[in-house]
Amino acid sequence: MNKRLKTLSPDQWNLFQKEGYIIVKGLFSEEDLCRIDDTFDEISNVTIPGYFEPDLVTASGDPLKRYPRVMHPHRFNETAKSYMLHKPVLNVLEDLYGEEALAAQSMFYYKPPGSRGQALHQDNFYLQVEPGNCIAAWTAIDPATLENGGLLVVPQTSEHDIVCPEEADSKESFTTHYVKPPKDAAAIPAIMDRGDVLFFNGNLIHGSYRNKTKDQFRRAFICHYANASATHISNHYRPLFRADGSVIDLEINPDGGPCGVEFDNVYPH
Ligand SMILES: O=C(O)CCC(=O)C(=O)O
Repeated sequence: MNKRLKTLSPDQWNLFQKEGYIIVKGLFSEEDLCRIDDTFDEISNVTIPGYFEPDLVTASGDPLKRYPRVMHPHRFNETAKSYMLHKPVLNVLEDLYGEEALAAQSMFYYKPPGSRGQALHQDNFYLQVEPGNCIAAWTAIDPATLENGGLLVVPQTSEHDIVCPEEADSKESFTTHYVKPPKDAAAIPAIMDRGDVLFFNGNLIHGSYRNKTKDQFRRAFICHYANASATHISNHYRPLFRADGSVIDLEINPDGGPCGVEFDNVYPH
């Protein structure tokens, strides 16, 4: 048992060890969330080559063409960078790691009504953090429900080996990889309120179903971190950032890739 907890209660810490994930309520205030709303509303109407390339012209078809995920917004937007380094999130990560966290990636998913989900997968297949592991902080910008395609987790898979993915169903998933849950395990929805953060490590099997609603976006701000003692990470996630915003570089782990590859691979990095 970790004796030097800063933020989490011993029960929360134990739950993370047992189930492989934890939801921490209300880590983002309404003021923070409004700043995030404004930032990504603005980004949604422009093209940022390599990071966000929406089809702003064609009105019909796949809703993800109009609202693809934003990759690495911290690399071109200071508000995104500041929230990737949000102190309440870093404090939880420090409790979970037992050491400081380094920020490796940010993303923003609009997940508009009707859009496909992301098939079950394991993040450290892509990030390749070593020694140690990545941890995701998945922040609900809208309430996350089963209907709007909130995140699914397969409890107690955080110790499961990283496995070679199968091909996902392109009708239901916008990314190509699928990791089958182990026998007797099933994906369950992580039901969250706006401002709650779900933490899980890079081995936990997780993903999401389609947004079945007709009128609700399911927005999420998603960041991935590495433990400060890690020495290697996949090239796609470099450079990393310390809590004070300074840059730190790790050695390249050659086997990683972007976190889930789109069927129409519009993001080559
Ligand atoms: O938010 C989602 O729908 C999926 C996100 C995810 O699985 C990830 O960021 O690894």
